[in-house]
Order: sequence, then C-alpha cells, then structure tokens
Amino acid sequence: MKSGIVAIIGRPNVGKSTLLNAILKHKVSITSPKPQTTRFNIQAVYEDDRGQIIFVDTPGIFAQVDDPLARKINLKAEESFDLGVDLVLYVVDHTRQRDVEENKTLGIVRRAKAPKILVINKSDVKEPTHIVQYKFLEDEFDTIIHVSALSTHNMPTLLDAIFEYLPEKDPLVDRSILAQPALNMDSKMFIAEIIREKAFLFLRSEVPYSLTSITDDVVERDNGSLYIKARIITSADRYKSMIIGKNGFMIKEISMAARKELETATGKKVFLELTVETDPHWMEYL
Ligand SMILES: Nc1nc2c(ncn2[C@@H]2O[C@H](COP(=O)(O)OP(=O)(O)OP(=O)(O)O)[C@@H](O)[C@H]2O)c(=O)[nH]1
Ligand SMILES: [Mg+2]
Repeated sequence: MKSGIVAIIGRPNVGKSTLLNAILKHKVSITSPKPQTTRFNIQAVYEDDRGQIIFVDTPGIFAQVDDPLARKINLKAEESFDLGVDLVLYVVDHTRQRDVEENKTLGIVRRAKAPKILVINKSDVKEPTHIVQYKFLEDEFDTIIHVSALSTHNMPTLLDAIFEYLPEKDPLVDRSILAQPALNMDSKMFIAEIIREKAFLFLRSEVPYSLTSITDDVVERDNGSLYIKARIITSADRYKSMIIGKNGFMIKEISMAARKELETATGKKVFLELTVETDPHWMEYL
C-alpha cells in the first residue's frame, strides 16, 4: 500500500482546484476564471487499490502582497509544506507568460525536499502557448506531465506518476467514515464556498475580493428539502449595493446559481435565503 500527502502548488488561476476536482471526480474546491479564488488549504482524500493520497489544494501564490487578504492567502500556500508533504505537483499554465509571480512560486517549490512533478495544464488550449518559457524546468523535475484539468485529459497518467513517487505506508485516514472526500470542510463551509464561487463568477473587477460568505443554518425539513440561511459579508456599503444589484438582480442571480448547484450536489430541493451585510473587519477573522 502506498500513501502520502501531495501538495498542489502554482500561481493563481493555473487550474489547481480544477485539477483536484478532476482527479477526485468530485467537486471539493471552487474554481473561477478570476485569480485568488482559493483562500485556504483544502485537503481531500483519493483512494484506490494502489493506496491513499491526501491532496492539499493551495491558494495561488501572488507577488503583490499589499493588502491584508493577499498576505494571508500567500501564507496559507506556504503553510502546506508544514504538513510534511511527500510529493509536490507544481502546476503551470502554458497559455500564460512566465512572470514575477511564477518565479516566486518556483522559489517556494524549490524549497520543498519532496519529489516534484511538473504538471503543464490546459493542454486543450493550443494557442497562445508559451511552453518554451517552461522548458528549462524539465531538468529540475522528476517527471513532466501534460494534462487538461478541464477535459480531464491524462488524469490516469498523472495518478500513475503520483503513486510511483509515494512511499510505502499505511493509509493516513479511514476513508470509509467520510461521507465525501474533503477532510477539512464541513457542509456549512462547502455551501459558503459555493456561494462565494458564484459571487466570483457574476461580480466584476474587485468586488469578489471584498467579500466572504458564511452559512448560518442548514435545516432538513420533513418533506426532505433543505432550508439554508447564509450571508455574504463585504467590506464597504458601496460593494454591498453592487452585490445586491439593481432591484436585487445580482443577489438573485448568485443565489439561484448556488441553489441549483446545491440541489444537484445533494439531490434535494433547496431553499436558500441569502442576505448581504457590511463588516469592514471580515478579513481579520479569516
Ligand atoms: N482551457 C482550460 N481551462 C482550464 C483548465 N484548468 C482550469 N481551467 C480554467 O482556469 C481557470 C482557473 O481555474 P482554477 O482551478 O480556479 O485555478 P486555481 O489555480 O485553483 O486558481 P486560484 O485558486 O485562484 O489560485 C478557470 O476558469 C478554469 O475553468 C484546463 O485544463 N483547460
Ligand atoms: Mg484554486
């Protein structure tokens, strides 16, 4: 039996969370076209007859740390190494140029003592490509694998390579007692994340970075439906009115998309009561 902890590292938006969901064939981590979607390390278990892998999806590392949220998220990515990782997946996006963020991320990856796999993501996109800028990495990494997390292309090859580098060890957790693969997220947190994902999708420019989301109540009613009460918390009133939108249009859109996804995930009818409030200090509680 093989087992171990595998950290997924890369600059924002390269597709780390999409990759984790693709490997697990289960959504545990939210994704969006905007950078800095993931805000905390998400741990999830994969298991088959070869053994057990605990994946840690990390927030993308970004160079500009001029606001408190960015600073905290950067620290979270580095904290994943404190878990004592057995393998690092360094994910790069060949469709984007290398930049200062990429160099900073590589610097962190280089500090890890574990074996490292270079995962070149978005292989479904042929143009534009900056693949030549990543060529120099080939000597540094134990293996290089081209994947498309979106189309799930090459996931079995990636899993084969991961198992190859993991140590012979007994499983770290008892997967049979877990209802789903996520280890450090309960259903309330997952619901809040789905709401935040929809906010990232529908809100423009800096608004998604001004907010967080909290689930207050999840009640299963006698008829089997779920009643969920949740809040979006934002740092300023001007953001609050943008999140609510004209005649409540925006909050309705976010709420409807979240409700639909939660209905699909749970197989239950969902009532979602979603409100918006202002708290300029929410980042301090993160
Ligand atoms: N075309 C294509 N798009 C992808 C692929 N993988 C991810 N994406 C897209 O890239 C964007 C970012 O994906 P995420 O998984 O949220 O990226 P991330 O690295 O987790 O980003 P942060 O959490 O912000 O660090 C999303 O719009 C994904 O749909 C891929 O293989 N091909
Ligand atoms: Mg992510």
